[in-house]
Amino acid sequence: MKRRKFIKTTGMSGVALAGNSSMFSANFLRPFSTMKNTPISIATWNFQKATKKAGEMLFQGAGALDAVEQGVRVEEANLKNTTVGNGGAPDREGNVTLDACIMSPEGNAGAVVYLKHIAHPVSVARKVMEKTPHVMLAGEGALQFALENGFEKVNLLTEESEQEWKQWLEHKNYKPIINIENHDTIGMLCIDEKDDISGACTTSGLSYKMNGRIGDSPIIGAGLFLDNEIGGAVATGMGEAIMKSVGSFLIVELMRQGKSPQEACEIAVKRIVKQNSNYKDFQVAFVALNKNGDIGSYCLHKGFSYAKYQNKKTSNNPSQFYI
Ligand code: SD4
Repeated sequence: MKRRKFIKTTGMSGVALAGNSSMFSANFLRPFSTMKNTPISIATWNFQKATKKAGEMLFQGAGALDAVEQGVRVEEANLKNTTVGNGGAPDREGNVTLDACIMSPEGNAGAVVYLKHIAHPVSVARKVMEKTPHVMLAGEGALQFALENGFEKVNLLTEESEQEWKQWLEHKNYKPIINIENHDTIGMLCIDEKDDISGACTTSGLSYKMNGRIGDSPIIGAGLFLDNEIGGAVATGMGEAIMKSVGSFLIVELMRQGKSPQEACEIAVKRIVKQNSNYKDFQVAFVALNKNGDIGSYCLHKGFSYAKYQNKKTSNNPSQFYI
């Protein structure tokens, strides 16, 4: 067997064979340094079930777009996650309204905002991208489109979320200080075996938001942006701050100019710090991935982490932070 093929088929298990000292020669080790970082899936927060789902699909040869859609659907279906999909916390009137977007390697994009009664907004966003001449559908129109395309109408307000909302109504204390305790939006990026990148972002937004409020998550350039030549970025946290800085677009453009994913994420968070004198009161976080599979992650407040599935291994990775 040729050396390169041998190393490809044995992968890191080559290390386990290292009883023979010649194995440690520079010659033997060289191919490890050129080992591919991809396929890979990464996501905001510790959503390892989601990155694993996407990652396993990628290793079985799925395209990045299919993997990213199926990956974030894991959290959309997770009733315990009160910031995404079914089980999401309602707005102050008691409506669960969902926002999501998706981007393909071709740079196509689809999004839905203020979508009620549909458990998988990311899949509706994909249909918007693939079946309409538009990028974004909102509210009633988005719901009508979803129903016409075979999505089922469901009640997204779980008993637990309803009870918590009713407790909140007693005080109506709306101060969205958000960190790990009340955050769970999933933004995901996947690179497949062909080295194509796709991304998705899906959320129910801030708990007890004003009726009609939309955050960054479904906004192309804010909650998600990618360019198949460069890489991608996703965001979570206070959507208003992320939208005002067009954070994910900024990160991809910084990577285009030669910044590493880590440097680019740090610049984007520091830009938000500069723009917002109340930056100590909210959380924002970014995760970025370039086409080599290099990852960057930075957040305003300690407590953010990102999930990763790479080399068939899943992990949770604490992010660097500003304060
Ligand atoms: C929003 N960025 O709607 C979302 C909130 C979020 O985890 O990330 N929550 O502003």
